[in-house]
Amino acid sequence: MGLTDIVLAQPRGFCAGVDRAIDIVEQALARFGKPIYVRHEIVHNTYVVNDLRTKGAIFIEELSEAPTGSTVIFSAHGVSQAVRREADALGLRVFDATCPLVTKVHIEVAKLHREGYEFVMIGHKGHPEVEGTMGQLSEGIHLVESVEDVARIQPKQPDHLAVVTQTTLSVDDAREIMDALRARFPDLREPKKQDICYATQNRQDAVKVLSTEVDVVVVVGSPTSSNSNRLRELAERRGLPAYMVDRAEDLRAEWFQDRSRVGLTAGASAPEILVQQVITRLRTLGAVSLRTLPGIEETMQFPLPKGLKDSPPPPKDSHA
Ligand code: 0CM
Ligand code: SF4
Repeated sequence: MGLTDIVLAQPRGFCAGVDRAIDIVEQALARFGKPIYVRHEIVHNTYVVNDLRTKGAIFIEELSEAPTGSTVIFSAHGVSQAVRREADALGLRVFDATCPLVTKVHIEVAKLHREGYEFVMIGHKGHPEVEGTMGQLSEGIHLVESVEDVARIQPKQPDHLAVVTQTTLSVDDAREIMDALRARFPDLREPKKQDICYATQNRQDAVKVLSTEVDVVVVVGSPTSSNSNRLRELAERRGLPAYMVDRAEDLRAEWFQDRSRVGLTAGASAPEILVQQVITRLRTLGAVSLRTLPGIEETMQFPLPKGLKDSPPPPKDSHA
């Protein structure tokens, strides 16, 4: 028995925050010309980053790598207050591609800090979004990555504690950690609506449905992408072999040897062109039918920042 069916998850791929972040780099290039400096990968995807690089973006990790007066874009994952101050001090022109749903968390941290709260953040250590959100304050945010961590933290004000999370967590893991936090800190202040974003929630829900229909799962996404990793992990936890690929060439024939139905999805930072290339390759491995599961239709859109919104359209030959 070999591969016959491809089943596509819906929704999958780009979210509104990723669309906007890429648009900001493209609009900045069209308006100010190259180079445009981008602090950190604009989104965690190799194809997207390489494509923007060929169009004139220069990706940096440290702002000091950008010459004074140059234009710098902050990535979708957000930055700390220290990074904002550094950009000011270096005289850089900044456009902020932080996803508005990450900014919402930053604003919540600032507001509750003024009300005297201490914080717990649920997230993955070292991830740029976690560094950005924790860096909204100089101190007073305790990171928890697991249920075990909940017992380890020692807040100074256990009865005046608020929780925020990374936007791209596993919904199921976050729920368990949240339950442990509630049990230890009964007065815990929680966000009105969870910080995990709509795109993360929808893509994970779609993989749960997908997992009941297939016998192997492929996720298109780059290794650095938290939300893409969570999709692969989810399918695996549902008992399926699950693989993440950065590009079609990463697919291996042996993954499908005794499998007839492959489920395919893509992280929020993975472009549809890669999904289509994966489909083409799966066809060469034997797949003959393709269908898309019903799922939520996403309509979320975020406006561009001031100063790019009214950008003139790029000249006709700029995308040649
Ligand atoms: O946060 P994550 O690693 O999933 O980022 P990404 O660039 O893969 O996806 C979009 C976002 C954000 C914030
Ligand atoms: Fe924004 Fe969610 Fe997309 Fe991240 S995954 S850019 S938080 S919409």
